[in-house]
Amino acid sequence: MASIIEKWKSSLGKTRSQAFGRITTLLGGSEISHETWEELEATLIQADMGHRTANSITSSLKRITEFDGITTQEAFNLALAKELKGRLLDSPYRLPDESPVVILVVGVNGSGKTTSIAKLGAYFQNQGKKVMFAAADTFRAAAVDQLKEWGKRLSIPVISGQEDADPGAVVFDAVTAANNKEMDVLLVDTAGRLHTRFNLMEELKKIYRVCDKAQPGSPHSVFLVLDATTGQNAFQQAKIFKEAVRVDGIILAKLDTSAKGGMAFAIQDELNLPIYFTGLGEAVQDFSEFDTDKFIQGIID
Ligand SMILES: Nc1nc2c(ncn2[C@@H]2O[C@H](COP(=O)(O)OP(=O)(O)OP(=O)(O)O)[C@@H](O)[C@H]2O)c(=O)[nH]1
Ligand SMILES: [Mg+2]
Repeated sequence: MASIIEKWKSSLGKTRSQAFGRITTLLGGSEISHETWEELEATLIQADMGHRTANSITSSLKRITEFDGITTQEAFNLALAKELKGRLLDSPYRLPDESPVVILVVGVNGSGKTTSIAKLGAYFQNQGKKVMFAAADTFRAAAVDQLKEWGKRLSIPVISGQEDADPGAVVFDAVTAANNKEMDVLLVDTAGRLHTRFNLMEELKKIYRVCDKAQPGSPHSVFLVLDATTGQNAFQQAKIFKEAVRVDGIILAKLDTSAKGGMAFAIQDELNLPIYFTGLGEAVQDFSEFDTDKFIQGIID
């Protein structure tokens, strides 16, 4: 099995080669000029960093380069790595002291919710926790089957309802079952919903309220899954999910298929949300706590 550092590196290969890698050869022996900064900013924007963040990083690097008298690419790369690292916060997820901890997982269609739930299930199991899944995506029979399949593979019990059942009712049953069975963690899978669909967002609010009714104070955590290949589009989604329900942190899925890893900076800068976990592939083990050092190493080598 590839080491986790190699996994991060290979997962960030696209972001590195199509975006940040170019910055590390930006000077190419020539002197730093006005064009250097324009090119740097353009490259950062292309990496889906967002205009504001890209502009701020460029200005800051310009200042540092001038102040320190940096002329070589090597020194420039070090300054770049330091600047980028300073823009990311290490904010690991800590399970709250509740039992069970109810975690609601939300996001738009196909962002990677169900897969991330399977990965989280294995992650918490590895910490010796008793995990249960709730299949509150009742729109599609296939969605329930998908979660049940993961449950079977990981030996994690799954609470589900009939197709078209009220997702609130499924969540109520699941929270009750998790309490009765003395589970440590209940992971609630929800249906993918476009943030622009009013009714579906109302339904999500209801699921949230039902959790609190079944176990006051829950859900204890709400994770929003963002697909790293969607880049800047993810921000509008995130803003609307944040308005509908409380969002505590992000799971950045599909970093391995994305060249837009720069969005990690904008998530923290513009959304002010921690990135707790990241998806580095389709398999259960292709998952990691978001590690800023490995991330920076992966994008600029
Ligand atoms: N390469 C890669 N693929 C992923 C990752 N996470 C999820 N996927 C794939 O993305 C597709 C959609 O994942 P799901 O977990 O079903 O997404 P979802 O958000 O539950 O989808 P809906 O329930 O339809 O809204 C599947 O083919 C997954 O295998 C990841 O980190 N990397
Ligand atoms: Mg799903």
